[in-house]
Amino acid sequence: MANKPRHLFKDIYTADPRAHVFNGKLYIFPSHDIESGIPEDDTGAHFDMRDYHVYSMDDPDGIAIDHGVALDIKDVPWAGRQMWSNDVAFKNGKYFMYFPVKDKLDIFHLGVAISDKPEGPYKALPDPMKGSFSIDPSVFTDDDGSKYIFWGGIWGGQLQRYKTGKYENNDDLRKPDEPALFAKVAKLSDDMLEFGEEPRDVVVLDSYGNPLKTGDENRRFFEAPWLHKYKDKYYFSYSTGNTHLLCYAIGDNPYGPFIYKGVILTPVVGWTTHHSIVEFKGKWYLFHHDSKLSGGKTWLRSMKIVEISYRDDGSIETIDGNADE
Ligand code: FUB
Repeated sequence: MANKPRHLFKDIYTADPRAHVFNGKLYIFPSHDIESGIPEDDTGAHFDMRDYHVYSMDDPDGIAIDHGVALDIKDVPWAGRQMWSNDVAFKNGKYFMYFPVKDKLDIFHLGVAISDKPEGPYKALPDPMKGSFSIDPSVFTDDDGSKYIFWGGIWGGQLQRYKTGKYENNDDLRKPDEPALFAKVAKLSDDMLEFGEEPRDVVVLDSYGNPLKTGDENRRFFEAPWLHKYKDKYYFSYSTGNTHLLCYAIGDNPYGPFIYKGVILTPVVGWTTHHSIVEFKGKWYLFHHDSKLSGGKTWLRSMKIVEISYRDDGSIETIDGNADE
């Protein structure tokens, strides 16, 4: 496969793909974009998604199979609106889906839903995860089996409402010269249903060892956190949101700190950029999305796949977000 992204589907809008290998296959857990008719704004109200489909692929060069609806908002008792980016982890014979949705007071929390199969259907727990907030959960499993959940997103993702450590209905960010708001990480509890410890900041440092600042909009965290491990190093990747880049930073353990290294994907057609990185049969793939197939409608996105390459020093070659296979 050449290093040019390829759309996976032309007949359904899907975004925010989180990919994992389960039972020797690639499984993809995206958002399911719909035409909601809600006007576009900075809180992302136009992303009014209502269910999740799950996809699988035997071969990254082949087709993706749509397994249909895995979880519907009507089956989540506490949900109000907006099912955004989800992820799935496996433990002890069960698959655990972590998903953000706004509650009936319009505040994002993370929910958990459980299934016997990666493709679902998933059954949601009656309440959100205790103490959970914001959006874009993803789960990393380390070589010793420990599971870490990463999450967070500013602006519409509401992370800024927790900048003092407790909820405040205030969407101001920190000042431009103050440290940026960082994604969050916590080990999951043994039963996979709760945070197993107090959440920590995923600190990203510049090459001088200083935390990235709020005003550093080309490098600071915005949303879509993801962790993968390559040759004993931990790669934390994320979207810079309003500057539309997918970036990465490297650390020595899942908590970081991580040192900023560069851009994985240049801006795509559309506003959001989001992703996951996964190894399958010895090659590494970036799953992401763009809005090309909807003619640039930011809320109607389509999943893509592209192989990524590492240089000898462990850096990742930047992919052109506009190139297509
Ligand atoms: O899909 C809704 C939101 O858009 C996601 O949660 C963000 O990461 C962005 O892709």
